Amino acid sequence: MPTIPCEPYPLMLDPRRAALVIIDMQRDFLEPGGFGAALGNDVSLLRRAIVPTGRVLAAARQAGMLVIHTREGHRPDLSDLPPAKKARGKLKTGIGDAGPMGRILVQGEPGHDIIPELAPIAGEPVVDKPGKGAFHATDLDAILHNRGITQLIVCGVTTEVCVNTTVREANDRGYECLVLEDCVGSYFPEFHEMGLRMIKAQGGIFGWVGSSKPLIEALGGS
Ligand code: TIU
Repeated sequence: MPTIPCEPYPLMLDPRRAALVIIDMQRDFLEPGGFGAALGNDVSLLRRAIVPTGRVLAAARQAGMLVIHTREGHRPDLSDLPPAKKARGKLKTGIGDAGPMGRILVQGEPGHDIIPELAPIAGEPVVDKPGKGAFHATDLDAILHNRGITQLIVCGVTTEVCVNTTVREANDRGYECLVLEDCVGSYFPEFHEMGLRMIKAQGGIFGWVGSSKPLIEALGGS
């Protein structure tokens, strides 16, 4: 079993029991005119994660590892959208409203799609999630359990929101999480840094933080 150098200490990775989970790399968060921009953010800040995540994705596929993609969004009738989430931010154009990439954060709309650079391929489960955490109101735990997965390699956006929420949910369910610092991104550099520090502090209270290169090498990629 490869040992991955990371913090707070090296992680013994079992690729047969590990899954790559790519959180919400959707046009709505990474491209202008989507939900991220509607919240007032500079969406270009998230793009740093695309190339390294693509390399990890290629290595995971090559190694035969389970790859799971998640997407934050809601049913077209918005029946799974909590009124409190809809109201949050008092946005002029918010969830469910029309934007340049279709209705914001609504399933089936162009903005809800995963960016083309990281598009899922056949056999890779795509988990649609109405909340920030990927376990809340989804079948992610069942998918992982049924495949015997105990370790998660986590990439995606944003570091302190959906990545952190998902890692906390996973940790409480007994999964070991390794977050790759160059494969996650935030609209706020200081939240990115603190989001990662919160995970690995106190002996790895929520999990491990590493980078893509040693993981790719351990998987036999380049
Ligand atoms: N996927 C995710 O992180 N959803 C968010 O709403 N993130 C923000 O940082 N707003």
